[in-house]
Amino acid sequence: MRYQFYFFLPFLLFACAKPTVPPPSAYGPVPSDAQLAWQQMEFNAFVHFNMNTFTNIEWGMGSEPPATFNPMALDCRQWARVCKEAGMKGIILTAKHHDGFCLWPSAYTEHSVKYSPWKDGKGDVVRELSDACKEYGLKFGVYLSPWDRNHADYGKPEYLTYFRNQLRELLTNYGPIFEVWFDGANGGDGYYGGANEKREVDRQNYYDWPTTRQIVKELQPDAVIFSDAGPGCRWVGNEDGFAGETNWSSIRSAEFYPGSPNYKELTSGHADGTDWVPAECDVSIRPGWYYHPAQDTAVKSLEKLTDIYYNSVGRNGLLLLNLPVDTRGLVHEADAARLKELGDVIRRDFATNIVEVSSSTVKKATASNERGRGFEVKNALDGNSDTYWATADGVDSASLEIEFADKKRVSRLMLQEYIQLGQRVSGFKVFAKQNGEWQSLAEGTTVGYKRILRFEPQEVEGLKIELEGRAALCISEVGVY
Ligand code: FUL
Ligand code: CA
Repeated sequence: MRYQFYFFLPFLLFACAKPTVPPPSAYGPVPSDAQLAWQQMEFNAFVHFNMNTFTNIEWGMGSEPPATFNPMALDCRQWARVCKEAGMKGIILTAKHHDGFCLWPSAYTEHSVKYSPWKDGKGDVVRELSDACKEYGLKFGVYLSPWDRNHADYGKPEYLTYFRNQLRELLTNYGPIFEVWFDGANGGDGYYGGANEKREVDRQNYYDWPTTRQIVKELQPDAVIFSDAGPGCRWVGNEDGFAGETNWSSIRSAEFYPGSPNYKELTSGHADGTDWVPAECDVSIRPGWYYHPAQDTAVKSLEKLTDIYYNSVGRNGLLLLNLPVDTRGLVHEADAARLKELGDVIRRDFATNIVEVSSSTVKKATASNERGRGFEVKNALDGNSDTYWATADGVDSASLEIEFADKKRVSRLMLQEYIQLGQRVSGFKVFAKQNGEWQSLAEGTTVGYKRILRFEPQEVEGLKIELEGRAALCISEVGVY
């Protein structure tokens, strides 16, 4: 009898349960798995270090002798450690900048570490950093400048073969690459193998980008390609580390190419974008991208960097913070110390999410609409970005109300959409319940992968969020800190 009961139990439960409803269908462009994994990294490091570090300039001409490159205490493990401690998830290295000097012993040029005194020409910075990243559990990416002021063939079709051969070396010999960075600065004065002239290129057509993208796809299918036009992720249109207050993760990508003049539109993206190309906010911790001793006292303040974090990660962007590694080959003490402080602030600001359903601070959480079983409002409060609260088809605006068990002091609100089904929210308003009355607290436009709002700390009895979307809402997480 007992055994029979247990045998039938699952069938009994199944018969009594509310039927599951299908999820909403996708709205507009959606991220690939690689783009989603990339977005979830949130905070990465950029490292500008090579010939310019030793000549103390930002853009070398390409005529610098390889003998100039000679770090005395290069330690990529120190870079990785500093980044890891700050909570970063990956590092992108300038393997070749506009001056053409290669940090790896490329088989296709004599303008590389192989011809420098560093480690008697047997060193390979790309190898050392990719190994260090592996050791510290960080992902590794490469910057390969399309513009090359050293190469004699720059501007001719032959250069493209050289450029692609180098790309193949980087994508074949150093393990998994999570991002490939193609800069938009292109053409102009240069050494060009001794020609010392100005060479302009047709930025839109010279590089034949589709062919180059195909190489990345073939050799590193999970790598995200950065450029003004994507296709993996896009430049945010400024070097201040700020995404637009409105930030769509899609753009009409056919309207852009690396170095295109309409780049200001990239700050906010396009609501009617044809492709999913999320924003990456690149900014340096110092005024320059490269190390200059005179800037040792100009490392950005903690307050400034915190603002950058909230205006990039907090505005649906990924933060790519640059560290200008110094002439020793180390992240300078001043930068390392500041980065540690920033990591501590981020950890502290998001230490306790008081609305996670497991916490006893929430008395009640209700939504004005719920799609049905599997999409209840509790899914937005469970600390798991794979589950979400969704509204019924046709219900494009809704509100969510959280009532606390007792008064809570709060100063941050985080919203996340389930972007696997597209970006939907176009406007939101936040209200705080104080002495039984709803007071307006904040408002905004897009949410996307993540939107964080900061406000003056206040005592609240509850919070209400009104959301307006372009289709049924899919909210994966709401966090209150
Ligand atoms: C720019 C470059 O010209 C700078 O030197 C730097 O590499 C920055 C990240 O991108 O376009
Ligand atoms: Ca969730």
